[in-house]
Amino acid sequence: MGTIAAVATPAGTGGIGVIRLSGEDAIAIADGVFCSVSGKKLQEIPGYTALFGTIRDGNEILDEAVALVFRAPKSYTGEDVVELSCHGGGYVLSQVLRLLFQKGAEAAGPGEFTKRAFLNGKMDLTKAEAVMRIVSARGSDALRAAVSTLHGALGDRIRMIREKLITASAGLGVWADYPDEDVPEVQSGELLQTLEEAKSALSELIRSFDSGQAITQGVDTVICGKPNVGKSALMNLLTGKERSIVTCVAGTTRDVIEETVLLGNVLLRLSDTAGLHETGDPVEKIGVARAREKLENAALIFAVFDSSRVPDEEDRELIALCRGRRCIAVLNKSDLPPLLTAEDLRADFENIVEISAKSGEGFEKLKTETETLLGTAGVDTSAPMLQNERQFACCQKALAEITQAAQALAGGVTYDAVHINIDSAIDFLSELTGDQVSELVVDKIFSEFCVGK
Ligand SMILES: Nc1nc2c(ncn2[C@@H]2O[C@H](COP(=O)(O)OP(=O)(O)OP(=O)(O)O)[C@@H](O)[C@H]2O)c(=O)[nH]1
Ligand SMILES: [Mg+2]
Repeated sequence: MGTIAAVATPAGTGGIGVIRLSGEDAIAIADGVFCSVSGKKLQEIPGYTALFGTIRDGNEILDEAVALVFRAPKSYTGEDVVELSCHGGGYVLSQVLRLLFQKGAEAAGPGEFTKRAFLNGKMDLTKAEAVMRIVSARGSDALRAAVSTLHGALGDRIRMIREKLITASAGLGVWADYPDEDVPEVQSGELLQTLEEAKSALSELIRSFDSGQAITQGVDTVICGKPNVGKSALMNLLTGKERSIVTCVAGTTRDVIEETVLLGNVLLRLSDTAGLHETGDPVEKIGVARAREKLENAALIFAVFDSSRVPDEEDRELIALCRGRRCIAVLNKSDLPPLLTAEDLRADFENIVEISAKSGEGFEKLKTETETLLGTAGVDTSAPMLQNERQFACCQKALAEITQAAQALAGGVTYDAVHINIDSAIDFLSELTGDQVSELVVDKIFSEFCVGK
């Protein structure tokens, strides 16, 4: 593997911009552009130490910088690493990077630093994927969950389950290889218990996946209802700013307005939509069609009603559209005398919140109701948590194999069949942690990272 370089800090101007180099020649290449004030070379200093100096292209000084040296294997990637802390301007960083490329560094691909850390055994896949989650975390629970995964909560749990399965598989292997020898009889009761334990541990992870995703990845949430009920006012209450236009004119919102907000510990990817109704206006018509599409695809619906008005056909239509969906009925305008109450909606909605988008009354209730509905209330962020669809799929496949093995065992099927199922489950768990994973999968995972990470 060659030596790679990339800007590790985000684009834009800032006090400091860091360029990271990793690979066999990282220190030599950095020495080719960096002149320390003390006259020392980076080659001469031990790991975890830094030198101050200038970055030079021949005689021309490009910038002043601090060069920090990490020596293999004690670095993020497990290779020699140099971090050049330059001044944080896009142009100066691009010039320094270009110089490093001239001296032999290659441009790092997306996530290539973390990929090397994984390939060099510095972290398993669950930890590498946690790095991405830390970078993208939008709330404290999301961050805590990601940090806990980075510290190994998920990887350790998976390995614990796998170890027990490996022990069981080894027992079956001995039995299969030496059926005539004097090996201890396979204890099917014990084996069944191991399988049941693995089943419940995996089921627990699978069960908590959705709530974990609601915290870390967010939930597509649509705000919908007939015109003028206060959808945009609710949008603005949730975002804490005048994101949508609010007027007393029915049909104010025509396009989909999107914003991501944290409500309690749930990340909501909100869409405020045009009021659902029949209209001859061609522009509004398109808006209503978009609203319906959002409604169809949303994972959570805030169905807004105007409690100060007698419900009509359009409200009933919304009720029908929400049937069987994950939904909270939002009874808005609670500051006005009520003509539509929670009682009236009880038959159609399990979750009803009375609110005044105008005064903010009921906001707390909407927050707790949302957390409860999504199962995130009081979530333990230090518990092992599946982070993405890949991990979820591995877990599900492993569970299916173990379930099949347990059934076969209980049904008196030969141990051979049970053995095959257990080994497949082990493979899926190894894929989850990355102990046994194809290059293709690894490339795909890291391609979703940003450059410099
Ligand atoms: N009294 C009272 N008025 C409200 C409340 N929420 C919204 N309104 C008013 O209701 C009217 C409509 O509000 P919007 O938020 O624009 O309603 P909308 O559902 O987005 O309407 P469209 O975009 O036209 O579909 C405005 O005059 C708001 O000021 C509330 O909680 N109490
Ligand atoms: Mg609106």
